[in-house]
Amino acid sequence: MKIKHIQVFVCCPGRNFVTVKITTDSGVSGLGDATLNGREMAVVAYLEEHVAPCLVGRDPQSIEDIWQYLYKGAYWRRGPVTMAAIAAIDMALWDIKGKIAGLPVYQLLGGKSRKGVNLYAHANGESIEDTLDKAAELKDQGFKAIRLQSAIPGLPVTYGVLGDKKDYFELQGNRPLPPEEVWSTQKYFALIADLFAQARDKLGTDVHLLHDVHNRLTPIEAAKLGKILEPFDLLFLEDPCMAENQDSLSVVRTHATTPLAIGESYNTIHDCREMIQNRWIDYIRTAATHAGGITAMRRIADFASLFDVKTAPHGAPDLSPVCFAAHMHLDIWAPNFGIQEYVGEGNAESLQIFKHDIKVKDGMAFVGDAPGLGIEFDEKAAAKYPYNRSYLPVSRLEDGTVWHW
Ligand code: EZ4
Ligand code: CO
Repeated sequence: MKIKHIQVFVCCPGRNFVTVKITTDSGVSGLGDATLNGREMAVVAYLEEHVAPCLVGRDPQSIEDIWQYLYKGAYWRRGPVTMAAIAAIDMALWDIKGKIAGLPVYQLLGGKSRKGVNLYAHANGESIEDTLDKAAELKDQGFKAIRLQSAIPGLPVTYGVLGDKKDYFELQGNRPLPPEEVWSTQKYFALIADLFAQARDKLGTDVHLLHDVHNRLTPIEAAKLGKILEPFDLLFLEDPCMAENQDSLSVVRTHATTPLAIGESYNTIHDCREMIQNRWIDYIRTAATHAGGITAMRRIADFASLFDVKTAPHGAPDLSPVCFAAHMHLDIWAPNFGIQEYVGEGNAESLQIFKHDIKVKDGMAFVGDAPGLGIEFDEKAAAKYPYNRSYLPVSRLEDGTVWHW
């Protein structure tokens, strides 16, 4: 069997998604997600110009060899563009292998370790009250873990809160230049303990609570936050500080027992190796699309398991349903799986393009038994929603200094 051709599709059903389709000479095809939010076309060029020509004619069943060929063979290793391209090829090859074997990908990984995949949902509100009303609704729907984000009084827009009141999936549909947001650590600290104190009063103790700081704090501020939130027993605190220096997390660790989660923007196992082996984190949040595909995620999960670190893959709306499908197979298999981020099944346009057999009930996802990844891509439907240049926001402090978004 040989790889016959590789196609790259970009569509925008609210969010831009880059989808790779590998077709073999036997007619079997596979899908991969190569979406890098705000830098989509760089990955498209990398795939079309530099990757696809090298793979045509190769055996699609040699997943490991192709991964190593693209990673070691390029000389230029790592980085988000390279790793998103490798990831998409890798996912598509796992999809093909499953279809050839007549088995879902989780069976190829070693089979199910659990009945279903625990999810955490998002409650984002314009005030503490609004956030907690939304959280109560999610709890009623059966979610057992909920991320709380609330608008910060005195700031025009807050991370995670939909200031323009649009549907989450359409939030970045049309941002031809990066929007700018204002951040104040002081105003954030004036709100955050109240959010979680009131959450425990209203929601009780039989629900897991989570929170995403989105890299806004310095290590010692993050340590202070971890300590303040200890009484409210979070499942985890996500991205408490930007950890380009991995030992930033050791500062947080020294002062707080609030569990820590990080990794959604990491590209390789090397980006998180020190924080895992030093037990500075509790959950590793790498995504199949951004960390090199299923092959790389399996390696990270196994490495993390040696140090009691669980997996909690990123599940933002800018990862395509193809990535979500890949995560389902990894989550149901990984012996050290923790929890999966979940923002809903997508808008109507996206559901026209991506068809899958994942079912969500009572805060848990159930992966189907279709061979491969169990996801289909409708090229005609995708063509109705062409690429739309769009960016993630940029953050500034109140004095105008560029800050971490
Ligand atoms: O940073 O969607 O957990 N989710 C998040 C999101 C992501 C953006 C970019 O992928 O933190 O806001
Ligand atoms: Co996050």
